[in-house]
Amino acid sequence: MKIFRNALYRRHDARLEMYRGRLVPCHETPARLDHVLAELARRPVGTLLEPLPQPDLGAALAAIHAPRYLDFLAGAWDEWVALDPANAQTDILPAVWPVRGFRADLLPESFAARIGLFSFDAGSPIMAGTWAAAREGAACARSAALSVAGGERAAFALTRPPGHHAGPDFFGGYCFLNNAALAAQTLREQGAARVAVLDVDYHHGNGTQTIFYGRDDVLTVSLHGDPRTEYPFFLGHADERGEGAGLGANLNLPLPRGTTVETWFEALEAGLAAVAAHRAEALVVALGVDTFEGDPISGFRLRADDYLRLGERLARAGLPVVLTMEGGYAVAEVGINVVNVLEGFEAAAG
Ligand code: OKP
Ligand code: ZN
Repeated sequence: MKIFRNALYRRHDARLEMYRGRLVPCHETPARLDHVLAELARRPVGTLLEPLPQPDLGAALAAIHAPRYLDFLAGAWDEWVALDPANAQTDILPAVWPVRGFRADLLPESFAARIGLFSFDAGSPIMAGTWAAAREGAACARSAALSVAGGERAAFALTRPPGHHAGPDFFGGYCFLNNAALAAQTLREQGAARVAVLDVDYHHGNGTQTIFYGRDDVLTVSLHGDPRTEYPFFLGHADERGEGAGLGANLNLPLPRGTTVETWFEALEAGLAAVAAHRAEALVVALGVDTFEGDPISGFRLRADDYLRLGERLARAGLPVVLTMEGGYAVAEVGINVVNVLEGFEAAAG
């Protein structure tokens, strides 16, 4: 398969995230992708490619993200450093948010207020290279979708930071631009009448759900740790089915922390049944491997071999597939687990 890799992934390398009242080293590090690339060098299950040149990337992003959000993200670092040159030594984190009853319609003048308006957690620092890395990742996701629309069976966007928590006008959960949503939107624009996004990351894909919540042309399905106890907490419950025209086009399959592999694969079957019922013509898989038993921030129990099986099962769904790289924080095993998915897919796709 074609693997569009983000050559700028090291440019996003933030220092500290807020976690349980302390600033701790970021979980989402460049080393994660180092390990995927090293494993791909050992097991070349695909062809590594640069993203296609995309003069229209900005317009493509504006189909899923609000222009004022994109403008803010693109300029945030320069604005931060302009406030005080000493800020260059510190990553940007929000500390105030417009919760229920506050005005979210006004664009505040204050930088501190705007970063809160456009975010939902204090765990997703922005630093000098964040925009460049995220934008290049979006170019990879769009390239993968364009190549699948052009007849490839499957393509993988190998990138970080991840994307599935990023919504129309907010970042969070280490995500800034929603790569899976961009891939789905691109597949639609390229002619697929109906598309499905299947999110197998441990965490609910709240950004992707929100982007497509009112639409019936893109089905969103997510298997994840139950938000009653797991991040992102405030979305991802089973009763969220979509709204308006999109009613019935969102499926959440929350599973308790500690769920067995057998139960997880049963939920995967339910998710794939929904994809088939939607008559999707193409599938986007938001591929997080933080379902791994050794993941430090998650609670499922998949083992390395289970990722081969996941890849095989995705291939047997029979659809053209774009995969986007999402979470996975057992850094040393991320490469093996991701490449297992790709290898399983290739073996079953024939
Ligand atoms: C991003 B993705 C540790 C801190 C949790 C947010 C987790 C974001 C996960 N409990 N911070 O879905 O893998
Ligand atoms: Zn995750």
